[in-house]
Amino acid sequence: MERMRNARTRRRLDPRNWASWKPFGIGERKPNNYLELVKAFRSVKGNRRYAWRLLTQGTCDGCALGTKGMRDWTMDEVHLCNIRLRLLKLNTMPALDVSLLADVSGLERMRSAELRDLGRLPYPMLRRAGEPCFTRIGWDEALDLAAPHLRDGSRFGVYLTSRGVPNENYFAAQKAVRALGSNSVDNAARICHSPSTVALKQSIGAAATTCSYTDWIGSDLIVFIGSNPSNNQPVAMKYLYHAKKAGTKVAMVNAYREPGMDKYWVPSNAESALFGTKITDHFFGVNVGGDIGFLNGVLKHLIEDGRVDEAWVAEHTTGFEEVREAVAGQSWEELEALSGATREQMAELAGLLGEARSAVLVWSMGITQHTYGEDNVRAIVNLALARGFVGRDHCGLMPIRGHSGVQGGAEMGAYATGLPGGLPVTGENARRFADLWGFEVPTTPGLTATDMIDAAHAGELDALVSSGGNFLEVLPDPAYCREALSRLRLRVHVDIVLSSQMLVPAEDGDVLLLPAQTRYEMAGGVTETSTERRIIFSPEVEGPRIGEARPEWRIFTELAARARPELADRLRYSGTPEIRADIERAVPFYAGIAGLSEFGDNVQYGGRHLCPGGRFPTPDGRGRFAPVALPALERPDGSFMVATRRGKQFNSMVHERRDGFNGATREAVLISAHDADRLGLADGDPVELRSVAGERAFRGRVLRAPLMPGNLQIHWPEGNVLLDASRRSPDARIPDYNALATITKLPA
Ligand SMILES: Nc1nc2c(c(=O)[nH]1)N[C@H]1C(S)=C(S)[C@@H](COP(=O)(O)OP(=O)(O)OC[C@H]3O[C@@H](n4cnc5c(=O)[nH]c(N)nc54)[C@H](O)[C@@H]3O)O[C@H]1N2
Ligand SMILES: Nc1nc2c(c(=O)[nH]1)N[C@H]1C(S)=C(S)[C@@H](COP(=O)(O)OP(=O)(O)OC[C@H]3O[C@@H](n4cnc5c(=O)[nH]c(N)nc54)[C@H](O)[C@@H]3O)O[C@H]1N2
Ligand code: SF4
Ligand SMILES: [Mo]
Repeated sequence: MERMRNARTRRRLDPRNWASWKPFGIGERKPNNYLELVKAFRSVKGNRRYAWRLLTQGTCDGCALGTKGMRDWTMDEVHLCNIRLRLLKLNTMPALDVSLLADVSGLERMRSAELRDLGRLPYPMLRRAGEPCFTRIGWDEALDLAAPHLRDGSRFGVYLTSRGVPNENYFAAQKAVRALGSNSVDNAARICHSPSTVALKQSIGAAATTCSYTDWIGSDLIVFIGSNPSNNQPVAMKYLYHAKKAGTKVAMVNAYREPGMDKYWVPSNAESALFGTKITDHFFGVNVGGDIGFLNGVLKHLIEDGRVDEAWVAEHTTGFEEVREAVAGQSWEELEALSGATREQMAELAGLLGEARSAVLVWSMGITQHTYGEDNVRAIVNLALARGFVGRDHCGLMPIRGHSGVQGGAEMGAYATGLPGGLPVTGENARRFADLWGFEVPTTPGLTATDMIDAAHAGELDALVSSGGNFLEVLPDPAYCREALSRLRLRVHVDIVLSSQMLVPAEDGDVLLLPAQTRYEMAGGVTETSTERRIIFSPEVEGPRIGEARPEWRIFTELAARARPELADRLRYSGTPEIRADIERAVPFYAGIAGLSEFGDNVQYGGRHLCPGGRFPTPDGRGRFAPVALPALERPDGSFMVATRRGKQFNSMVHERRDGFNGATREAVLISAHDADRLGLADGDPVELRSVAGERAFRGRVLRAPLMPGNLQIHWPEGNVLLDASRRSPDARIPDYNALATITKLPA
């Protein structure tokens, strides 16, 4: 039905949605997507046939939109973007020459991109304390060296990235860590969507998107809050093209008028490639960190204008009265000061929501990465509940997940505060898994990713096992992270390539590098879970294999089996099918995963909608409103709120110096024309940003951009030097990826 409608709407040309009458948007600033494709495909050295097989037989290991080969479940068209092509190089490159690791001093001077380009890590390598080199060792020696450090559950931590990491690896790793008497296993979901997980679980009883991408197409309204799919989920722009053709209106709540969300040229669609597509119909500028002010203001209008769906609220929710009182007690002046928006703008969005019969509320990192990220999410949930936009077609609450592993990572239990299935770490839940697995499972939460770094810094941790990731580049304050890493007695980096954190010399400890296989190399195939809760099978793809690289599930279970030989038979698996069967037993809502074995196999847990018909998986079956207080407005005179943003990169892996959407180079400091004029700053002027306490500084160059006055944006990882590592949200423990800073012009 959906597909037929999509096909019908696709055929008609609709100039109302065109971005420009100039063919191909000639003269407009925008990325050249065709050149992008050529460049990305050229970067695949050798192995082009293998690259093609990865594209056609594998599930994309980029963002969490999810594919089968180059197809998906939302439209009958090719699904491919430049992010995936850029990642092909990582997946297809040959092994590095390990003699390069004989003297790390040369490598220390290299940028991360250069380190990656050296090639895939083929063998276990060891750097002993005080040595300048890594030496090749055998797997047995490597595992036996690491295992003794993992016997005391209170003295080690395990972190897994989520780029490319499949469910099977997460599940086996967390089980291994728990067998070792610890819950200190965490993954990148912590530093990405953990506030969404906390707030959604409390309010609607489920920690995932309630709807599917297909609900975008034909919805009356989609609201993007702190989210930029044009850069981060490019194929979602094709869904938006179809949505616009079906009459959907798009609203954006953002600190920056993202050019890619204003107008977008979908390269594989003739109409959009030629004339572009106007995406955003209504833009609402807010301060970085000002969303609660704005969203509460919208709710206040909905209430005052009688636009709340009172009948639905009465039948399906609790707590509305408290929320009504809370927003009644917040003055328009406070809401305006915090948000930076006017009450008329709040009324405009309230009007759109009030008139819409259906709406999807989408959010991403602009919402979660604050010390009050959980409250930001609650403010969004309140709006959806007030209008009954949950559990029916074209409606939903949608946190767009980050990389292809963020959703699965937490659901598999590779989470310090959550057991498999997202169950909180309690005595009762731990016992359930102890019975299932046949060993004691610790009953108190473990160290989160950021807490592991604190513990290492304080000398309270002996060992850290890090699968991918790069704390030096994904957490605030790299100097602090470097110190923390250097203090460990053992670091184990399980990775496919070299990264800068591996080269941090240990004060008095060993560093072990263990070569991992990519998801496409693993025998038996693997699964990932996409944003829309689809568990997708990705088969092993025939092609070259790298040296002695192993699947990560095997590395983690083998480490645990050697540290606790008496549990070995309960930890080792014969292959990924056995892990999937174990997942099915541990996580009831992953029912069906054990049967996935061929290309294209998938199961969407919960079906198209969670909370269908407004029945919530909470104890009383109702959705819960939560009053959201206004965070303190901390803006000392002359200071700016600086957010960190993504350019042409995949997380810490930077692909190009210049972002094609806005022309920003890596050192760009985005600033509003209003502030730039006021301070006499021209494009390209060198400037220094200094944290208000004065201890941290970042140097960059001015770039005028349609940003809310009083706010700045810089790229990460470069900008992480400005961030304060001690600022975290209370429950989710996500770092504050923003900073208060002053700006000064430097001599040219
Ligand atoms: N190409 C590419 N794709 C990616 C990634 C990548 O690095 N590169 N990373 C993947 C991952 S892990 C993730 S989590 C997603 C990230 O996807 P996004 O969250 O869309 O990525 P960001 O670039 O961080 O964009 C944050 C947006 O929030 C806005 N913003 C910043 N602060 C605020 C605020 O306080 N309020 C509001 N309302 N808006 C604000 C910014 O202007 C920006 O538009 O993308 C995934 N896909
Ligand atoms: N300032 C700032 N910091 C941020 C953010 C932000 O918006 N601002 N966003 C945060 C978000 S949303 C996220 S999700 C995190 C991302 O944090 P992570 O997921 O921890 O980091 P990545 O950059 O994806 O990790 C890349 C590293 O993983 C390794 N790697 C690559 N492919 C593989 C593989 O297939 N297997 C293995 N084992 N290793 C591999 C490479 O060494 C590479 O250096 O960063 C967070 N950090
Ligand atoms: S949009 Fe996301 S899932 Fe789709 S091809 Fe690009 S990176 Fe992969
Ligand atoms: Mo993320």
